[in-house]
Amino acid sequence: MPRLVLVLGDQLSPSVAALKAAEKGRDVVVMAEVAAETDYVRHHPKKIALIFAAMRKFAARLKSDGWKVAYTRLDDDGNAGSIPGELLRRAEEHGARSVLATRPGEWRLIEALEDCPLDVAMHEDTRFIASHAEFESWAEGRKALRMEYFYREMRRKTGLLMEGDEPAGDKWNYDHDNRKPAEDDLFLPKPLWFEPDEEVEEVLQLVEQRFADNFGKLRPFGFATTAEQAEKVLTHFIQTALENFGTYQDAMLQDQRFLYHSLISAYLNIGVLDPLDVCQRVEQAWKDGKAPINAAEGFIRQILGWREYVRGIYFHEGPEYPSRNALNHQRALPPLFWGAETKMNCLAQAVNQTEEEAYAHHIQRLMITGNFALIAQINPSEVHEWYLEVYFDAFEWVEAPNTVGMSQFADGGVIASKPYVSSGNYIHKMSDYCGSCHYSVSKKTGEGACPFNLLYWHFLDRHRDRFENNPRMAQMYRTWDRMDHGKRKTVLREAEAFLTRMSKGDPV
Ligand code: FAD
Ligand code: DLZ
Ligand code: SF4
Repeated sequence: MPRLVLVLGDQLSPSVAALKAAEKGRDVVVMAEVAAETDYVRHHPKKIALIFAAMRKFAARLKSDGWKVAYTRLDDDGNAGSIPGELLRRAEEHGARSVLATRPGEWRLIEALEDCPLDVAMHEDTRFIASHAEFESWAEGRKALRMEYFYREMRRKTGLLMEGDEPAGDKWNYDHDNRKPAEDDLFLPKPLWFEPDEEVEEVLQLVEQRFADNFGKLRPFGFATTAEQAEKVLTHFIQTALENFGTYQDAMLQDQRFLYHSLISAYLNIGVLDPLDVCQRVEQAWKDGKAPINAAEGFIRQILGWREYVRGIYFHEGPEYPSRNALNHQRALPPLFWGAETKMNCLAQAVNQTEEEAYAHHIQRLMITGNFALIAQINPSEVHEWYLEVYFDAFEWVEAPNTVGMSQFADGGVIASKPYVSSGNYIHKMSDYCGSCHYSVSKKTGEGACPFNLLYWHFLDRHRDRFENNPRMAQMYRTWDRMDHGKRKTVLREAEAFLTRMSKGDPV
């Protein structure tokens, strides 16, 4: 009797656990484009197109490798509309009763598979460097689960950038060298672009018809949709951008959306690139003298450290993690996040870029949109849903810890030891956004004062009880306390007025 082998849209690796456990001649691979997955949030059209195109090409590859594949397109007659529904339909068609699955990256889908009346064997997803068991044993008994210590364990485990038991160059972390703002006359590499072939074009037309109302521009579409193309993106990054990745990692430039970033997150997350392989390629570039240590270490830390760590946290903390709201923020997400007019140039740039590219780099996500949502005290569930919808790489296991934890401090400090908040100063230092803004970054109060300057203090003041004894925030409170009493009152009053205008829907 054949078994069904479930391959989800973010499990597109030939070595994925369910395929490894299956027998080619006997079992039937099930892949399905279904409404339950396209509609649980209103994904950016580019993200849906990327996933469908990559799924179709991966199915074709499996077939040419000799697998039997039952592939359902979104507009096929009889599409059951959900993953369990499709499994039941295929089970009847092929006379199967059991399913080999790889554990999904989202509690919602894990629960749906657990409730499926077929006999579903869920195999651990082995495409990560740390297994769940390893993360749990690292986490056990620790008071604080800080990324930096987990990352060192991963360096030791893999031997990446290690010289014996010591870190290469004698330092674990080169972040200190990685905070330079970018000047716009730097040589900036262009990301690789793939003209849609016939198959991709067919997907684009389907997405155009079905998801026309979702936020985001579908065209032009130039993402990689196969492992071979993703590999080219990685090689291109290593050859043209890695060298400067560390130095300008936190920089933002209005007319340069990608700077020295790799744009490989979505390819890692859907499985067409392998994280350990990527880290080894980058380590090799450093060994070959093609990239300095601050770049190689900075880059490897993002994947070996942050990416593995946030996955560990997502599963460690459990299914209710995405709905946490430790700071009790209740304000609705304002329309400017959906492209409505705003006079804040930094936000306008970040949102516009997100709409067009389904991409923004880490500091734009953390210190522009995330920072604003936090200091404007927006409900973190709404912020979470926004990030899950709008980015090409957004899957809950990686998005929720970054948004709910790192960016919104809604987990009460599981991930971050202090909230990532800043006034306009930081944005001014790291970007060229302020020069063409309606507001003045140097104005703290009064007509035209930068809203980040007002909301930053307003946030700190509101959460004084929680944060004033945090040693990493003591300096901020001292600065606030030294401010003239009358000025503090003005800041708080103007911040309130700004938030009221924003909530009323006035363009701010
Ligand atoms: P690069 O800057 O070139 O970094 C290299 C790789 O490191 C990335 O491709 C990614 O795989 C990994 N990486 C870097 N930072 C992180 C991180 N904090 N967590 C996990 N992996 C990381 N990343 C996602 O993959 N999916 C998400 O849904 C997502 N949501 C985010 C939401 C918020 C609020 C924030 C602050 C960050 C989020 N990130 C997310 C992390 C990070 O912003 C993206 O991974 C990165 O911007 C992707 O672009 P890149 O490939 O050019 O990355
Ligand atoms: C994100 C996504 C979308 C938009 N569509 C599909 C789909 O039609 N079929 C599928 O198998 N997977 C899809 N995915 C990816 C899943 O939502 C993803 O596997 C879960 O969120 C777990 O990470
Ligand atoms: Fe953003 Fe303030 Fe700078 Fe305007 S002045 S771009 S609102 S930080």
